[in-house]
Amino acid sequence: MIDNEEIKRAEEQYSASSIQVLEGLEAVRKRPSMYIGDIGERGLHHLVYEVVDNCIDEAMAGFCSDVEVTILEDNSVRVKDNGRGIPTGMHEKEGRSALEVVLTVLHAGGKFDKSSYKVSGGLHGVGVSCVNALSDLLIAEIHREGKIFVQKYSKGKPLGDVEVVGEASDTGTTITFHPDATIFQQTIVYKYDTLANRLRELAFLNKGIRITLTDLREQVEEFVTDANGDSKATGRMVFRHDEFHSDEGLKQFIEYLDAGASQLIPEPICVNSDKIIPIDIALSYNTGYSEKIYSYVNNIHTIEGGTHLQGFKMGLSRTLKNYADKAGLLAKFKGELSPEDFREGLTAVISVKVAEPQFEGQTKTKLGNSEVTAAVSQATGAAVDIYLEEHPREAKLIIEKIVLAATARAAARKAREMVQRKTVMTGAGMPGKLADCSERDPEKCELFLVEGDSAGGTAKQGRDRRVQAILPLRGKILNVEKAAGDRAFESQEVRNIYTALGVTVAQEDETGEKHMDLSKLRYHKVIIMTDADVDGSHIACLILTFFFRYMFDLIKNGYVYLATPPLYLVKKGKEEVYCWTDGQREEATQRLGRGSDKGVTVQRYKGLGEMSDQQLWDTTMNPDTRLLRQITIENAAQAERTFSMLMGDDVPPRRQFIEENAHYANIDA
Ligand code: 0RA
Repeated sequence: MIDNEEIKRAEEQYSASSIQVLEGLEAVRKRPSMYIGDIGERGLHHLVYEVVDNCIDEAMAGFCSDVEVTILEDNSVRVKDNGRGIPTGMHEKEGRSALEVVLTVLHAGGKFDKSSYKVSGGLHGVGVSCVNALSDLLIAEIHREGKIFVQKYSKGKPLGDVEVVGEASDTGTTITFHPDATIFQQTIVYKYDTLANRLRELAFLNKGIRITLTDLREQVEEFVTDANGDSKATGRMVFRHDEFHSDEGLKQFIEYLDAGASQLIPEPICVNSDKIIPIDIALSYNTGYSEKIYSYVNNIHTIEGGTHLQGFKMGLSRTLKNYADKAGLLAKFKGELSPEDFREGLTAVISVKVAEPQFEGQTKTKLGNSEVTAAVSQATGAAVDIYLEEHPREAKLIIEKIVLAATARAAARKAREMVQRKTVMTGAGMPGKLADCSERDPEKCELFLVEGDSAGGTAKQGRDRRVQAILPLRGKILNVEKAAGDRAFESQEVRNIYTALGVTVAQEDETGEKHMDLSKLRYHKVIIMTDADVDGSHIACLILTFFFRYMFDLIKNGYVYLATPPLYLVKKGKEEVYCWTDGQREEATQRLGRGSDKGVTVQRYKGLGEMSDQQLWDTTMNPDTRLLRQITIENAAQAERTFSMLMGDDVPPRRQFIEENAHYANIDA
């Protein structure tokens, strides 16, 4: 309830705002990370999402069907929609155009009346004004009331008044902005795939909207496939372009996520409710064993879950259990069902809209609103119950799978206890492949997870034995998708990892959150060291996915790192320079060659195994000179999503990925 006092206060604040406005946008420029999260690549892309979110709001209000995003040649981005157009008339309280208010007042967002139920809005929900503040040029073009209006800004300040530049027969808003390189010092280069993945996700989350992405920068040469299946260049240059559109929303999102996995039930189960809050859920079971749940609040991916996820898990387990009991499907089952058993092979997307979301957790992407739990639990329960009643055959398949999961889990637990008992009795236990360090204080100890036995050998030679331990790994075995329930952890390679670490995988508490006991963790730096090539990144991605799914707390506590081996060695006589980028390589070649590249050799490192132990130490392992990249929750989530969503390719991505993994299998076999 809003009382009169509150309205009055708000009005007073509004009229004083001509001064506050400037302060507002200057504050954004002074501390941009406070408003958009960071000023690296993430923040840069966030600018686009912030503008697009406004178009989505307009679409959700029923006034917009198309959004076109274009990356221009100078890394400007143009976002065009066919909504009503931002109003350009005088804003009475402000004494200037409404357009100017939207573009210069923090949180003005778009809608002025409080009653409008604005639930979209980016992670930081700061609005277009923030984008304006952080752009060295922003052009707003509005088609409205038969006219074309234009206004330009730089760093949040208008360069002139709103001008009428022509006549319009349509309506809509086009915002074109160029990110300010003095703010985004690291990079202003947009990544097509990053934008594509987010826009695809938005199209699934907001069914009916058509979103296009076009890249006018790099021109890619067109390839065609001939009758023999060979790819041939046509000599034609093409722009990258994608169109994202989903008529069925989350149902199709699930089909996209699970493309290639064989399904246990023919169609995803859908949950739709508007009773307490808008709830939109789709779920399906495949014949695999891993659990994939993506949750969203107001279109924001909630990496750390929260009350909506909790409600979903509760509602799902409760309903399945009740049904199984009632249908007598558990009559022969003597064991116990644990919460995870209900989610083996489950793929689900949960999307809720919350008017005043409270975000918690390290990444501020964990929903805290307690009232959401019951709402989602009830909605899920009701819809799943109806589904089970109407689909007895599918219901039976699902319950059988759950029972199988429980049985496998119990067997695995027994086997693990046996191993543990043996380990305690014999005192042995550390994996044979582990070259441990001598130090025992975990804070000082580092564990290198190294791709391949050969690189592992080099690392063992090159390391500081006192504090650095080495565990060689084979990439393929980490494919935990392939094994049932806890049996995933019975693979030798995976067991080596957690035995060396001294911990077990996370256990679920009563709210469905997973926690680990880290008190026995033997190393406070877990460093993934793979080749600096595509295969190496894939293996790093696999390991990160494993940690993300089963040892999340390691990442959350900042214990996981990536090593960064160099790409080149530039040499002339006795002078040697390691290089990590092409820029460094060129610079080093020029410097050593004193202006010419005569007598300079450039060695491209193909893998860790090509380096000597001394070189590996110098470049990648020596704490005084190496570059470690600490893995954040967002990084790991991204790796997991890359793995699961197999993003951004026209080629059937799942198959490509499987082929790549089969490739590892062949190397190792
Ligand atoms: C304020 C009021 C109205 C629409 C918008 C803003 C609006 C903002 C953006 C940002 C990007 N695209 C947008 N489209 C619309 C309502 C206008 C009316 O009542 O006619």
